[in-house]
Amino acid sequence: MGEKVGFVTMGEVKGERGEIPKIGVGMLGYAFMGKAHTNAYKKYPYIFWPPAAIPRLVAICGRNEKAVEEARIRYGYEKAYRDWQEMLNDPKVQIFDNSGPNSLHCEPSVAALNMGKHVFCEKPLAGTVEEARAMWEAAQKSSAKSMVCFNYRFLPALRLARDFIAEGKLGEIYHFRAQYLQEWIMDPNFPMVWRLDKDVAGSGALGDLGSHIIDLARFLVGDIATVSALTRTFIKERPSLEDPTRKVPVTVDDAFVAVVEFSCGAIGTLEASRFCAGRKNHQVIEINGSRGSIRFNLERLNELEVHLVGEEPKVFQGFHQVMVTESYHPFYEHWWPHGHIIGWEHTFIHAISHFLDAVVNNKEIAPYGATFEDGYRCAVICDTIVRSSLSGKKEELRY
Ligand code: SOE
Repeated sequence: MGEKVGFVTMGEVKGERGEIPKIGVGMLGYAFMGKAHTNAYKKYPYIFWPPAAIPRLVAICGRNEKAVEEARIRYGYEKAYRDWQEMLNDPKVQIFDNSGPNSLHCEPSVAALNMGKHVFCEKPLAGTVEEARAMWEAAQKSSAKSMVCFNYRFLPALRLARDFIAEGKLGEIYHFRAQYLQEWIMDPNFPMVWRLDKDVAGSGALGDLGSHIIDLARFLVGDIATVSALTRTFIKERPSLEDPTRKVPVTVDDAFVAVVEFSCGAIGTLEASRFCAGRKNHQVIEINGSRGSIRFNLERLNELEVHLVGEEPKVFQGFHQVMVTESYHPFYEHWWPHGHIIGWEHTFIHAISHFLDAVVNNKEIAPYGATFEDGYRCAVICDTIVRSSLSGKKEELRY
């Protein structure tokens, strides 16, 4: 585990144990996900009290010296690095949090795992299947823990849905249908950011949004056996970031649709797009089984709509809305009295609590957390969707 980075003495506080260990975090990246993960490391210990460990913000790393120094001060990291290998060599770094762009997921994470450092890596696992496989192989060889931040697995409503399904409350699953719709790049003058560059992102809406609903399909229903899919790029060139007067080609998909067959016999539809005017972060999932259905909407994330067959038909027609905010609902005991709802940021706190508990108490990441194998299987499904879109045929999954 590297150099001990200190303890909080619990002497003055009644607790089952004398001390709570601190654990050193080295963060790669300081933009959207670096901010969301740092927010979670800082809130985790006092929300999940007593925590498995208290994260110590040892270091943050980024290429731009001015930007990473500002992030160090803003977020409260002790040191700033511009070279990720140098940061990994810091003995105080025990957890490597990879919140960098997709093209930077593989090499640093494999290096960290080979050094025995635990890795928490943003989704998608990598920009290519080959890199995702290399990360999975490194995880298998390493004694350290590794987890992919598919944070929507840690929504109370979707954890409840998974438990419902696992307990057979929906019966045999017939359908899984998911959409993940946004609108943020419909303007042709929106520049070529990294999420639109295949060399950095690997794919567009497919890997960015599609990976979430593909992972949730596997988490809630099970593995996918075949896909028949289409991808589209609606705007083919955009202003370059460096020189807005120059147009550069868009090399990723703007949207995809897929029809899938699950290994368990269920069938499904998956759709992700960044060209849906009016849709902000619109992820909706509906699952239909022999004994009932559930429906979830990320923009109303504290609620789960449920219909159970055979309930009092005079009263329970259609779906009824469950507020997933009772103390007995997943994660909610750590938060507020019922009805006082939580938000998107809290999924990262739940995910990090799961990861740190696994690291400190040597617990399994699966089934609730996404392993690097889950990340690799998701990458293969994304790759098969592209293959089907090119072949025009139904393609079987080959892991
Ligand atoms: C942008 O599409 C994005 O930030 C994704 O990258 C995240 O994974 C998703 O949670 C919200 O939208």
